[in-house]
Amino acid sequence: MMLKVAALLVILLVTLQEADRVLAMGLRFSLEEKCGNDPPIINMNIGGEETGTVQLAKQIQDMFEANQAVVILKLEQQVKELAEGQKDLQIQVKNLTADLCRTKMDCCNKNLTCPSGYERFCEKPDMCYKFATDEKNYADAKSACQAAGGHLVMPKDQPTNDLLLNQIMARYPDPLSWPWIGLTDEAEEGTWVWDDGATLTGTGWSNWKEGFPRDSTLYNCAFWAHPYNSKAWNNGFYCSSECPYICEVKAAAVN
Ligand SMILES: [Ca+2]
Repeated sequence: MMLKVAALLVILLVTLQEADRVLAMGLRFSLEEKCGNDPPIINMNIGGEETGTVQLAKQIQDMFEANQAVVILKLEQQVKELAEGQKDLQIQVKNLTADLCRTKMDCCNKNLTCPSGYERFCEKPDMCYKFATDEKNYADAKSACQAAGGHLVMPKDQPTNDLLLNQIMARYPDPLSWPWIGLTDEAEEGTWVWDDGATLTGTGWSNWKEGFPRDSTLYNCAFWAHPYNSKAWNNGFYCSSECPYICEVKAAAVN
């Protein structure tokens, strides 16, 4: 009888040990998490001395913290790269600004000068312009420009036209302030002549507003319709009308 009980106890003990080994193997596993090019490898072991639930929670917490650290590292790297990119852009802007300044200085430093009240622009450095705001009829405006040795302005090409238009916006803010230019057909109806005697057809370029010039002996003098209204030439006023005007004169060499 005693022998049978001892045998049963041995069998029970072996069975319990085997069951514990199988349970431990069944609960053990590993989890690998990949993140970008440098994946953290996270191993999870369940079984053995700790209970599965507690260790699982711990492993999940570890994984969460590991991922947080990776994300923070990546964000810090991106911030660093953006800061470096911004620095490069600032250097490029500085270099371009320096180049532009050098170009403008080369362009403008030609030892040229303008009469009092006239201005010179780098886009057309050999000419001086006066944006007169007092209002005169066409003949008097023409005389005022000639007094300084020049003419009413003659925008004979697109670049000159664009340069002056940019200035007109600032110099004549009143939308009804439309300056005379040096172009008229007073001498012969329909034959438009610049203030220096050259014909408009000879220039090969014009900037009349659509529908202009008006073919009439009543309208013989050209002015610049204000950019708020039009960016083009117009002849819809009598030459006796009083308007502001723009003069031009060649820049003179400094003695
Ligand atoms: Ca006319």
